[in-house]
Amino acid sequence: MQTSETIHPDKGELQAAAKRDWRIGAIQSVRSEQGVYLFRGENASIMLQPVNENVVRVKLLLDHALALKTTIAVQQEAFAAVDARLEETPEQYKLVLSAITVVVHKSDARIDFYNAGGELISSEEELYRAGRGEYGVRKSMELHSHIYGLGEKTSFLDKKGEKYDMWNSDVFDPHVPEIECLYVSIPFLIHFRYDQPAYGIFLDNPGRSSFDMRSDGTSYKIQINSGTLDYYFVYGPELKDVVQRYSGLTGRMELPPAWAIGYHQSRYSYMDQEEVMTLAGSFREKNIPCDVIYLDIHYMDEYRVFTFDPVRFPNPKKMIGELAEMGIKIVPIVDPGVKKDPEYAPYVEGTKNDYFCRKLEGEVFIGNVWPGASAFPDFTEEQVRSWWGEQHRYYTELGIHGIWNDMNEPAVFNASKTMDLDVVHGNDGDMKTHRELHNLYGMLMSMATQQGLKRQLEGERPFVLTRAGYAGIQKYAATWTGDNRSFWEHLAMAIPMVLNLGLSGQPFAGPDIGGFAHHTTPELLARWTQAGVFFPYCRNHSVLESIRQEPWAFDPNVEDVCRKYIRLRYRLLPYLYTQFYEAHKTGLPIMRPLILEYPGDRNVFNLCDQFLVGTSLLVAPIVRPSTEYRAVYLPQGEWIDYWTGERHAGGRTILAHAPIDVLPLYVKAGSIVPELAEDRWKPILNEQANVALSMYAGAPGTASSGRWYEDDARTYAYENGVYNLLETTAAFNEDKLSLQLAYRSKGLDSARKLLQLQVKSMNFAPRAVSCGQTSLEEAGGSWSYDEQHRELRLQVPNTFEELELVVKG
Ligand code: MIG
Repeated sequence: MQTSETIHPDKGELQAAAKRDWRIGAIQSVRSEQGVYLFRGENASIMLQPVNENVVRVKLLLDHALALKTTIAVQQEAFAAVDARLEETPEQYKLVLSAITVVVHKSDARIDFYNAGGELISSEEELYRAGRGEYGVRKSMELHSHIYGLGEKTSFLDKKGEKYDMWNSDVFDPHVPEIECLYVSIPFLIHFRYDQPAYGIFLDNPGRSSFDMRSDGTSYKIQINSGTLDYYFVYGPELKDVVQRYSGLTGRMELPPAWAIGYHQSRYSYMDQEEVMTLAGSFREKNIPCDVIYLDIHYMDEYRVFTFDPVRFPNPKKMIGELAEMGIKIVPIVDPGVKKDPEYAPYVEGTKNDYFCRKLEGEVFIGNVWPGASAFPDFTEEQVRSWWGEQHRYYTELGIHGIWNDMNEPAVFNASKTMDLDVVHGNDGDMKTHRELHNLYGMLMSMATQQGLKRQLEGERPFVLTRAGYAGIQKYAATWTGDNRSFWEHLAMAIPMVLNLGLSGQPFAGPDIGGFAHHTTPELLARWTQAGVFFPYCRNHSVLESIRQEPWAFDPNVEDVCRKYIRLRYRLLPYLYTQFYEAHKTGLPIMRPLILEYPGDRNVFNLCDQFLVGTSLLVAPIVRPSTEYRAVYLPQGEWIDYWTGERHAGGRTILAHAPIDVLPLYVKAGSIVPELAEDRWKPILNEQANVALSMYAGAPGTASSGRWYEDDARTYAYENGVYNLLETTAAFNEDKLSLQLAYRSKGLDSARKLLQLQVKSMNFAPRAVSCGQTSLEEAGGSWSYDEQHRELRLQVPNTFEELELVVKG
């Protein structure tokens, strides 16, 4: 489905001719300056810029002039000094880096990439012109190619055979497989073959672009419709390397505050103060954890951002204070449209200071959104971003720490559904039309919001949720997948959608649990909540006038299921938080497709009705109604049923029995899963919390390792080393278990005197536990064995940096 403008507005004879006729032409000369290489062709130049040994930027220069500027998506720190050597043969130029070689064909400027082993990784078929301002590249794709990434898209995990456009769009229509654009555009494609090194292509163009993996079985096509063809080749060889390097290029997320990864409750809208307080009370009464309640557009005074409706919310400060005492945060919605109202300060100020988007001729763009006629801040300007950020003092002074950005594609109630394309953005002195920068708008709004909140919260971490985004959005905000529906199909589709967002650099994402539009059913809510608590972002949200879908909206059985799983999320928060830390450090996703961990397994290249959280948990939700059984594919290794302790050999499919209160959940044998020892509703992840390390014994002869990260979970002290990172390795034998515990960092003052460890599913009955040279008892610890559950419980004095425990049978 297309919005107003498509890649081929009118595909006439003229364009076809232009396409045939235009070529870069033969390379006539090469020069190198400022660390880049310029290959001058007859009609255009190609610029190669090594970013590091594994990443090379390729840019088409139509006027031959060197242009190094990137969009804000790209981290300038990513550019390193690279050892590169230019070689020449009669037919080719070769730019040789330590990990890859870029070959430029002299006759037609085509570009191929090889790895250091001389293996051809990617070959280009053509670089072409499709019409005015429309350029594209076609690169080869084979029978065994699989395509991942591409941000927030419908359909399955593998994008081969699909075609998508990148154009941030508000899509209330049902999200079906043929939808080409949604709210977030991440023009990043990963090419994967099980028998060849993986690579990625990141197209840094925030205008409309298209990715066509359908039209031709032996190639894919990436095409732009404005701006410049400017892309990055990102080498693997592993899929993980591609994702990590891509996130190095576009940035990684900060650690969110703990409350942002709890359970969140939303509705369009909780209408007044009383309703919000009652809702909060219900969560506590019913013993269902909840950290955040959202305020949708009705909290505002006639939809004016930075206001509260004085009748519905007579005393927001008092309400927010009372909620804070209950451990609940308020996150209000903030849209970009500023009501055109000469008696409303943000509009007056924005107008006086020329902060709103205008046409070249000077007229301010006014679009209809919730508040009626509205102006839109020009977030491409640093000044405007800082002004917008400052407006949020209104919220932070009320005790608010998180903001929800909606409608920031931007969505406008007009025929084109967005801002006029001939609006001209200031872009800090480098003026560009909205057509050229459209996909950046929402991300810049979230950036402004995050930076404003950070200035105001004095060291506390803020939380920003956004609907729209572009490559690099992870640096500023979490994303939810917009207006899904209460369809079983949308529960199923949320999995590949969020998996591909994760492979596209955005680890912190999730769908509206229960479904936004349409009416959820008791069974759907139960199943969606079960699955939803394992998504990085976990919020239940529903549309105006739909059936209520709070966890207790239906019968007590459904409420019990929701409670059980929301509490399970909280129990596993130390594990989940450790995965957030990994994502923050490496850019690898929290929620992972199996292909990421088992790239050699031909069964998993498009497997997306089950997923991993980190590497230890495998979640296989029920995504169909009236279904109690499902096939679960367990990859290589041994997997333990979280509920029954039953062990399953991997590399095969099993049939899981899952009545309504059971989510098929498996733990990889040998894993360490840090979990809260008590069932609490509050995500206390600091040293006060009672955390136990649960280890699931591996089979004799196997070894494993794991990590546990903790910090204060609310400030930036972790940036200065105030955190603990415990690394564990274990070796399992017939009658012996050796365990190494090593703090890689112990910067967080810990009140924890004893470390609790439980080894589940033991294969022998322990007789003695030694700790270094002495027995565990002599070292001040203790242990016990629960014969019936085959569970060994260890208490280890937490005074060590490194420690070896040996359990003997
Ligand atoms: O035009 O603020 O996706 O989550 O509840 C609809 C009202 C505007 C769309 C968001 C949805 C939100 C709704 N918004």
